[in-house]
Amino acid sequence: MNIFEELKARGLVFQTTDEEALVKALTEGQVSYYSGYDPTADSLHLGHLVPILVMRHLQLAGHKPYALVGGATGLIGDPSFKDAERSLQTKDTVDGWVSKIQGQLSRFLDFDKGDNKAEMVNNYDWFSGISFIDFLRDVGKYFTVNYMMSKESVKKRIETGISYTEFAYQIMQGYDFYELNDKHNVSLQIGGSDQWGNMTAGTELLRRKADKTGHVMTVPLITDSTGKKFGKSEGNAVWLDADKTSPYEMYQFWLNVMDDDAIRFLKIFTFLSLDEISEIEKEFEAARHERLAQKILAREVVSLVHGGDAYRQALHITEQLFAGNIQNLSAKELKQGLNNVPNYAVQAEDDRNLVEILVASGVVNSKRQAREDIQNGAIYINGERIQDLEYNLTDTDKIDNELTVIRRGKKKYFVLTY
Ligand code: 383
Repeated sequence: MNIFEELKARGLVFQTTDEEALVKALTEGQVSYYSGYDPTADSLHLGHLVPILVMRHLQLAGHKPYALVGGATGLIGDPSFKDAERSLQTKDTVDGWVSKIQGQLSRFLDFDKGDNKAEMVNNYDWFSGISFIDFLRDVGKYFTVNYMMSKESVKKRIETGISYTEFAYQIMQGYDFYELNDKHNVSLQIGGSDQWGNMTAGTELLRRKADKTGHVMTVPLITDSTGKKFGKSEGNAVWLDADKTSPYEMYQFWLNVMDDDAIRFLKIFTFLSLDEISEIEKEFEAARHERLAQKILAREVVSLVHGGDAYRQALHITEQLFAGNIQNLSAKELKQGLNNVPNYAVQAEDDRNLVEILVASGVVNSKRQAREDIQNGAIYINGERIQDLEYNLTDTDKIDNELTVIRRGKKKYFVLTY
């Protein structure tokens, strides 16, 4: 299988400008390619992962990647399929986000070795030196307003309103492709299907200004088997920054993927070979309830994004929490694992009697309920059942001097902090 067939078989190809010519280029020699990421936040999220992984696949196949972070385009705002105008960020803010995103991208590609080592580029480096007059004369002239308005990605906004600033965005991205082709012989741009309009503005400019052919390849927008857009956990983005979404949380996200999606996601999100995946599929189909596919998916993606140590810690937290072995976890691990459970900050004046604390922290609604639960053996402190109504919390109940974990019944967790 050549690399294009491989990407296709994995479900990573949505659309290309000219498949035959692209396959020819990819099989005949080394292709330099790029994909762009705008600094619109301080971190990338799972929605960015698919094109990043395609970049990695292509590099592993010997092609040369250019990872572009849009220090200039991030100052403008991509209107593609966006309902409303973006608010402008300050240059300082955008600069900070550029470095963070560069740091994240650098984990997925090899910037060190070989004749196809990855390059990091920032379009601010060329846009900051182009004058408005030159840009309008040397670039703007190649685009008709009709052509620009006909793009699916801006159609809706043409009706509801779009600033000249955002309208110009597609020409900027188009110029990036031209610039990278001119300076580095980049002939392929990769992006999500939402980027088709911006990317073909680039091939258009290449053709008209340089009489050259560029290729565009889009990756599909990933949905789950119910048709829902993928990548959110309880409505929130799953970030690649461990401080915004902990490795444990990301691990849980993959572990909870629906059975019908698990094998398809292994092909899309991991670097396991298709043969390995079909072996996994056989085992998985024989006993879906064991969630083998999800466990491998979670292992592979968390290891790829956060490294092996973070994966092993996430697994450890999962296993110990499942078994109720709170004592085996550090405060740091518990903070990851119990990030979403109710938290109560114990006040200096709070009575430390267990009945009182259960009420004050909202574990139960009344002292009567608290006594009943304690006597019934439904209350656990740091994993240990407490049935003593006179129990007082002391420093020995603080894990790493930071927190106490209360469990009510089988699964309801609460965290006390001090
Ligand atoms: C800027 C300058 C270029 C080429 C690309 C860009 C960024 C592009 C964009 N992309 C999205 C982003 O930055 O806005 N105009 O958040 C997302 N991408 C990738 C992929 C995706 C797209 O970074 O579909 C999801 O991740 O293309 O929405 O010269």
